[in-house]
Amino acid sequence: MSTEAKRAPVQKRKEKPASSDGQENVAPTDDGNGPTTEKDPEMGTVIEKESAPANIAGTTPELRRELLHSMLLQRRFEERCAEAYALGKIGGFCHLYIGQEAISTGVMSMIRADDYVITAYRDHAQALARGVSPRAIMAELFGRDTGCSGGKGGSMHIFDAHTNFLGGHGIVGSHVPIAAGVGFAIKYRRGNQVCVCFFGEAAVNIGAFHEALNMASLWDLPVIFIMENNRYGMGTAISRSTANEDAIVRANGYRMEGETVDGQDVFAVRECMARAIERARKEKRPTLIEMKTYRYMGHSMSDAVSGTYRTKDELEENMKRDPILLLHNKMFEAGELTEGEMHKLDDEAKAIAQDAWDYADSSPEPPLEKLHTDVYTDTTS
Ligand SMILES: Cc1ncc(C[n+]2csc(CCOP(=O)(O)OP(=O)(O)O)c2C)c(N)n1
Ligand SMILES: [Mg+2]
Repeated sequence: MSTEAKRAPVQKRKEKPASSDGQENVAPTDDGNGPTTEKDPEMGTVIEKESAPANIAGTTPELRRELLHSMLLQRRFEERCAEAYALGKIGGFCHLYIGQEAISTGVMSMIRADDYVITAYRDHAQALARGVSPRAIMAELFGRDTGCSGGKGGSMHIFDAHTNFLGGHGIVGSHVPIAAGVGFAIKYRRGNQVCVCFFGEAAVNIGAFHEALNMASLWDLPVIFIMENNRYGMGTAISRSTANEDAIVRANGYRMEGETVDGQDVFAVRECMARAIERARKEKRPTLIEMKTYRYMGHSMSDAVSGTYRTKDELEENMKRDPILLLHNKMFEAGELTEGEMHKLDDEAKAIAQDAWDYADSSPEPPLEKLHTDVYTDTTS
């Protein structure tokens, strides 16, 4: 399904090539059907059409099992979040990531421990995939003192310095310039880390997004901008909010490499990340990636599952491409996973989620004297 036909013509300007040697950093897929690219020699910008389906080659059975476990954990953990919310144990906003797990898992499995991650409010599963403690995340959701943000951030503000997980931000697009700032800090310190920045497709219409991409490209910052296109911003379909639905063309506006991938396929996500990471670490160039996905739950817990803005049929159709199911099927076909083993992995994930719940539920609330700590202004003196 190519979106090429809808692309606006690219305006040509004389610019230096994005890649120093002018070569494309596009790893071929194992079936020889590498992603097709179009390259404007004057702009040096590559906009890739959707990649051919990725396959499992290049990963070991052990790694594939880890990827499956990571996705299962996120799914089971968030199902418990929905339950806890319904019971009133989680207050405030709560946005679930269910359906999008191949993105978090694929991305986090490719980056290093010293890299940085920053995201929007749909952040629990991404934090889990990054390796933040399930107990600390659940305790944060329950508003407990043992939560990773001291129980004072809640669902939209999962932070963890140990894993360089920089949140958890509620204002759409607000963290995208922070990612550019992190990229600048990496460059200033002459590091070779990357900063991965997740946001939804609705954020590409926010001014801050454009400012950040402009600076990241102008200053050659090692930032990987990941647009998770789940087709809706709250109850508004992208076709109703975005003049050019083919949002990846925005990369061209900033002389940045851009790529669209199937966000339901963890291997496609990993392959695409490999190219972006190489570009960021070696060439110090940013990338904009559009990962096509679908959210199974409502926008937040206050939104009905299928809502009034999409049909049940559409939802069910998209659930046929469940990222966990796709990986399960590939492993099953490869003869490396039995149904019994799948159940065992699933039970393990459920047990971790239960342990996190028990821990959170038995943790104390933040004491009153912490009310004024961890705020920018010291109001106590
Ligand atoms: C600047 C700003 N405007 C409006 C909102 C209200 N709002 C919260 S989430 C959201 C939709 C964002 O959708 P998208 O970026 O696609 O992310 P998704 O929820 O699909 O993950 C909106 C409009 C907000 N938080 N910030
Ligand atoms: Mg969206």
